[in-house]
Amino acid sequence: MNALVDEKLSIITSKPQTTRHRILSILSGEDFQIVFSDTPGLVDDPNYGLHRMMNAFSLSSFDDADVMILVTDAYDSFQAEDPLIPLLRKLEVPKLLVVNKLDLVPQEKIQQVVNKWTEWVPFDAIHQISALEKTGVPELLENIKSLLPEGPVYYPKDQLSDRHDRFFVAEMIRGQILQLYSKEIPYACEVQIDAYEEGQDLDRIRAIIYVARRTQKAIVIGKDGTAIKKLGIAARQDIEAFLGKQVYLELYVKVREDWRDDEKSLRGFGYDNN
Ligand SMILES: Nc1nc2c(ncn2[C@@H]2O[C@H](COP(=O)(O)OP(=O)(O)OP(=O)(O)O)[C@@H](O)[C@H]2O)c(=O)[nH]1
Ligand SMILES: [Mg+2]
Repeated sequence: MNALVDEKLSIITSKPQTTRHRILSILSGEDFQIVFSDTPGLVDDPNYGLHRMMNAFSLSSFDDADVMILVTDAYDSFQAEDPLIPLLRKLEVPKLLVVNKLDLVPQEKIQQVVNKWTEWVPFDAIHQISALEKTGVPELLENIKSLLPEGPVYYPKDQLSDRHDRFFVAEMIRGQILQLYSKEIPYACEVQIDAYEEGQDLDRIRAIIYVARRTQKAIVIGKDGTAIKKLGIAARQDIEAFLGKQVYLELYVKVREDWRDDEKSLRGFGYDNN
């Protein structure tokens, strides 16, 4: 989605389950407007309330999309029994298969994934792309445009997303948590913006990182605060690049016992069906 709209809206990391929310990004041109909806990948064995919410976000796109785009790559491990397949087959809107990471994978490997998927689902078109190098991306965009129904413009032309800066700031901190911490830590963290003071040349932002257990708090902070200091510096750099201005970033860590299974916490963190 980021490659299609040429903006860094969804955070991207090498870890699975990076995307937790449904994020809209809006591409407007002279005579068109496309609203892309990036969703979490379906979690196979939802262990937490959080996972069930993520799956609900994914599935909601089946109700309102005008074009469904399945983005995969040659490393995908989908099997014929996957519950996603009957859902895609039933869908009446045009369906595109996008095989990404063309820059990384030999052609025969890509062909194998294409063969596998086309046996399962009648796609209207297949695109091989590299989001990294932008190969095949203009063609994909043209095809999406040609498949969309005519309709009114839903958003002002200069609007890029349905989310505010606060959301992206929290996501950038979470993105750095995914990069800097290992094992279960990133998955136990949720970031909330506690205070956001906009200044002429400098924004003051206070964020709280919620963890699910006390032991995780110690890991996030690190010995003598070294880990959280590193996180603060990296996140601040990302936020400054995104906002285009200087930022003073304060980070705090709090324990919210088992928040991933606590309905009230999940709602407070914005995991409701939006
Ligand atoms: N080489 C290469 N790597 C890519 C390309 N596109 C994405 N990646 C990498 O693939 C990894 C996963 O990318 P994401 O955008 O987080 O994937 P996702 O499908 O949204 O994953 P979740 O949000 O976790 O469900 C990251 O490490 C990206 O840098 C590409 O075209 N080429
Ligand atoms: Mg994602």
